[in-house]
Amino acid sequence: MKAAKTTPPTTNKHLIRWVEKMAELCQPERIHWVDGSQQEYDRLCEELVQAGTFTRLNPKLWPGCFSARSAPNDVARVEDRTFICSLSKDTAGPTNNWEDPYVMRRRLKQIFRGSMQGRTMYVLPFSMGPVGSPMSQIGVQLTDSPYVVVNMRIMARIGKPVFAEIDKDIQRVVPCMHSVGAPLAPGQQDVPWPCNDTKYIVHFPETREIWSYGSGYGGNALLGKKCFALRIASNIARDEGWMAEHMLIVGVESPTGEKTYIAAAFPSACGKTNLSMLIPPKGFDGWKVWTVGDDIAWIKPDAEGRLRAINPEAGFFGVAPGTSARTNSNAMATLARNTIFTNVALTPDGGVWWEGMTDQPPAECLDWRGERWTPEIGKASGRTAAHPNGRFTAPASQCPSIDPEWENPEGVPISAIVFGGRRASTLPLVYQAFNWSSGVYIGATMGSETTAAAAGTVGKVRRDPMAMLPFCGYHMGDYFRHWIKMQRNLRSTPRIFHVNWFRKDAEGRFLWPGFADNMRVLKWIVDRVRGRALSLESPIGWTPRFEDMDWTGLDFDRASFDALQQVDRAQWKREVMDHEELFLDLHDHLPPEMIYERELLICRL
Ligand code: TSX
Ligand code: MN
Repeated sequence: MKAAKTTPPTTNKHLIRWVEKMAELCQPERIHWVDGSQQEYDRLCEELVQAGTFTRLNPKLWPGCFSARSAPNDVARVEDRTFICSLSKDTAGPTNNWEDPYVMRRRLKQIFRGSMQGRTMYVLPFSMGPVGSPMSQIGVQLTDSPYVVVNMRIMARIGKPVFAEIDKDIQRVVPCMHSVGAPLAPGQQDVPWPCNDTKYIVHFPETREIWSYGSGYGGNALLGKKCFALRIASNIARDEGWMAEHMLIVGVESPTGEKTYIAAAFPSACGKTNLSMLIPPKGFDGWKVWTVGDDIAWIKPDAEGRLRAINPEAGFFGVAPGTSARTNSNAMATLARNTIFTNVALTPDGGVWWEGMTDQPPAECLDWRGERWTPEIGKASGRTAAHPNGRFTAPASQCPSIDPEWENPEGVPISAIVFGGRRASTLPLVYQAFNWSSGVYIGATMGSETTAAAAGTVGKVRRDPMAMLPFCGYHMGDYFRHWIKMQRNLRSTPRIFHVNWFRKDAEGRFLWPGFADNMRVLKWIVDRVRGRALSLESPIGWTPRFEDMDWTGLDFDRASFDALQQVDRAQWKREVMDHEELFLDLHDHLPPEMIYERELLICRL
């Protein structure tokens, strides 16, 4: 069946021809050119309610909010189904799945053939970064999922203004194909969450294309985020001399109004979103942390040779479980309205709940699968009410701590880069790299201990260089080289730090209170950047002394701090052995700086 035609709101011939070609392949029943308006959003949400995908939450409690339940086999990113299809396998490197682009293209053509039958194909133009910013990039996602369209409206700038940008014909557009892979036969009843057991998340870095099949969830389906803003953008950035990083961005303001921007990379389960919305503890009067972004940073040298960063996203796609007024009250305020929840629990009063949201669970609710759940049932079955990867999709503009500069088209100046991980031992609370290349080494060797049993052994260190292991769209060794080379384009490099909120004592208790008290660490970082704080030279880098930290309002003694900051040579010798293992995999692309930095570290130990 030929798709019902509507007039395209663009004059771009390439775009129109591509849409026609893809419609011919996927055979949707209708084509809808997304304008991005509120009316369109409201209508799509209403259709999703009618289809059973969405439940409208009680507008008195959760105005403008919806809850969705995914299929139980479509709850997270699928790394083993994620491919980088460069011409040469060597370009993708050993940490990515690779397939020959010609082979993959043939396979994709097959599975996309007729994949949208009975559905609407949405033509969704989006800008990663403020529309018109010299640092922004444009994509067009063709999708048969209205759930994706409404989530993308929160996560990116979409619709009419983006078509206008495309029509200027000055910027390359990244084509993004997406189908949930569930065509409908005539008269066939749809399901609330269509998807397919067969999944493909495919990137063509050379032609800058994304093809995603079989999933409607998060990073698999909202193609502007991980697929574009990280995997494809890391390729563009390498070619053009900038950086696409898995980093939050915050502005730390002092009582005198001085503002220092910090970008920070953490692997999952380290509380990145919490740090990006931190509220300083009692006693830090006049200090404020402003949020620019919680997940991705595009960082580019400016004319003065300084690094400037934008958050390419417009919303937060955050993990709900663990988010509460205590751990992140700014996030709770952000998601209080106009938010889409996915795979959380529904309460009888038309609200949502997840583990960690309140101390007391609701007496009864529907769990993320839609089944009756009570604390007793949960205890007996071991089932949680919300899925551990349950999410909120919320507009960044609603965040009380959103930085006034967050949409500055020129970005914000970055003075410090922070790497972090979840480490029970060895890694101190905070230390500063000696210089750029030792900082790159710290980022390249960072890691985190696994928390979820599903990820294998709990407590084993997983190396996750710059938190980019699943997101770098090319060879990790070349990526380190690109980091090293960035220094040449800069008059001054940001200072590089490493933090670890998760060090434990011999009894397994956390040594650091974390959360708001992390402000003390941010303040030391700001003071170091500004040349105000002293520190000690340790074998691994500069470490604060007890008296270099601001302890206002916290009863924390010198002995505890020494335990937290201790650099144990025996533990570190084991640590550098582990670094070697990571480097072996990457050896033929590893920049020499990584080898030299490791040797120097060994010598100092
Ligand atoms: O997000 C976290 N941060 C960063 C906050 C800005 N979490 C949660 C991690 C899971 C996503 C943390 N958990 C942090 C932290 O700094 N620290 C810890 C560990 C910890 C947990 C509980 C306590 C202390 C430390 N104490 C009490 O619960 C009383
Ligand atoms: Mn992330």
